[in-house]
Amino acid sequence: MPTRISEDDAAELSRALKKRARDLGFSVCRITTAEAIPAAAGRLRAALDAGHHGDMAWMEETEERRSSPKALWPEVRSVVMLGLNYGPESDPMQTLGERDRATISVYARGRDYHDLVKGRLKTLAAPLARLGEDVKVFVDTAPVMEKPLAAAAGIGWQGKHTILVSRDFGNWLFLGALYTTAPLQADAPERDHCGSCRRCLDICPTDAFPAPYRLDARRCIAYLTIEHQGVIAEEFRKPMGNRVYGCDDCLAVCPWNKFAQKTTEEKLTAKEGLEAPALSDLLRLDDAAFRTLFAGTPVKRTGRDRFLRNVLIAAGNSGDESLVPEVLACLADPAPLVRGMAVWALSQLAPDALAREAHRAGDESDDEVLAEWRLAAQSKFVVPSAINAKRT
Ligand code: B12
Ligand code: SF4
Ligand code: SF4
Repeated sequence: MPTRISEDDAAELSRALKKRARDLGFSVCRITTAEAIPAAAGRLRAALDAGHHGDMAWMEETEERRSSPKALWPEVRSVVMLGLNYGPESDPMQTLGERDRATISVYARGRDYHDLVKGRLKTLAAPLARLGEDVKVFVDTAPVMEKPLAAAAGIGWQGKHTILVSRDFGNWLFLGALYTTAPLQADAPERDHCGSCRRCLDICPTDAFPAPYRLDARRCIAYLTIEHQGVIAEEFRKPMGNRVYGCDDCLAVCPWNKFAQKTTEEKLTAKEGLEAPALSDLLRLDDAAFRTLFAGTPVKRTGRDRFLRNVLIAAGNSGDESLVPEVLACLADPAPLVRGMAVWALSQLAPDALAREAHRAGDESDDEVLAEWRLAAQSKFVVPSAINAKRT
């Protein structure tokens, strides 16, 4: 049986929870109610109707449970929202100009935050459970709308790029949520401080914002490089530049970062070699080397083949002919995704070298790789006989 919690007790318990959250290393902890985001369901539906979620089918499958805390768990009364500062050491856009190197987004350079935040949330929840209250903790992967809940709790506001911005930490907070049956004291929401600014909208390399506060994930480099399983459409390849995992541009240009602070979490700082790894090294990664290099980081989630797909696009954009031998080797890769992007990369970097390999198209059985050979043949050079031989 849960202990009866009076209003005074609720205030005391809320204060104690916040103190415990700070002691555990969370940067911010604020509380809202389970009914706090009435607008979210309609906005989520509108995004799904527009198809903005692309092939993230899980968003649609979990729509009902995602749309409000009570739809996920009818008994929940209070929502405790947590933020963990992952403020970068240096400007995350600095490495975009280093074309022989890769840019990995800030959140993915260190230890996977899911593990870190989830562990701390469980520790934070323990005293509530001891009082007999039920508790559930979430970070990222559950059907929970973390940004609107964090805004309702007053951690910040959803900027025009849709990410939660904080007056104290800028754009660099990971979010986590604790749902509980305990009645806690709710904090006031934060208001929107974007004003007439639109820097995040204007910087986007792939024009992913159909309107302020709306993101078409299908055009976002974070989606294309992390979530999307297949071939990346040609229109996005050049704008991707050297971004091989995620993108920080819309976050990095936000003027509210002037109040941001470097993270004090050792585990969230860049793992050695991940700040700006050389493309030549990444192109040589086999499965085992990929797992070793990215062990414990979010990057491991894409798997080696999708990561290599992204790296080959960066190589194609590099203008660095010294990468040609590594890219040529990828033409014989067992993964069609890798072979296809190797064709594209060579068509950008060294069309003559690709022309000399055109016989490979004759042996190719994968339709998507063949499509890349045809695209290359159309756009530049390549002796097209082997490719034509495959035309039906
Ligand atoms: C799906 C997802 C993605 C998708 C889609 C992103 C998106 N904006 O929806 C992709 C793969 C593209 C993505 C990218 C990134 N993500 Co992400 N992602 C999520 C996830 C799992 C769900 C988000 C969601 O519910 N989207 C559905 C849409 C419909 O909801 P929404 O974004 O809140 O959209 C709102 C607006 O459209 C709004 N709206 C419409 N009109 C109006 C008008 C006004 C006035 C207002 C206020 C709002 C509004 O209504 C919607 C509901 O609130 C969350 C974790 C979680 N469970 O919440 C992490 C999360 C949002 N991601 C996160 C991060 C860090 C990123 C990246 C920065 C990673 C990177 N560096 O590459 C990028 C940023 C790209 C961007 N500009 O959003 C963090 C953000 C932390 C923060 N401070 O907000 C989260 C919260 C994960 C976490 N636990 O920390 N992500
Ligand atoms: S993360 Fe990059 S690609 Fe995605 S919306 Fe922001 S600027 Fe555009
Ligand atoms: S860049 Fe400007 S519009 Fe975008 S979130 Fe920051 S303040 Fe808002």
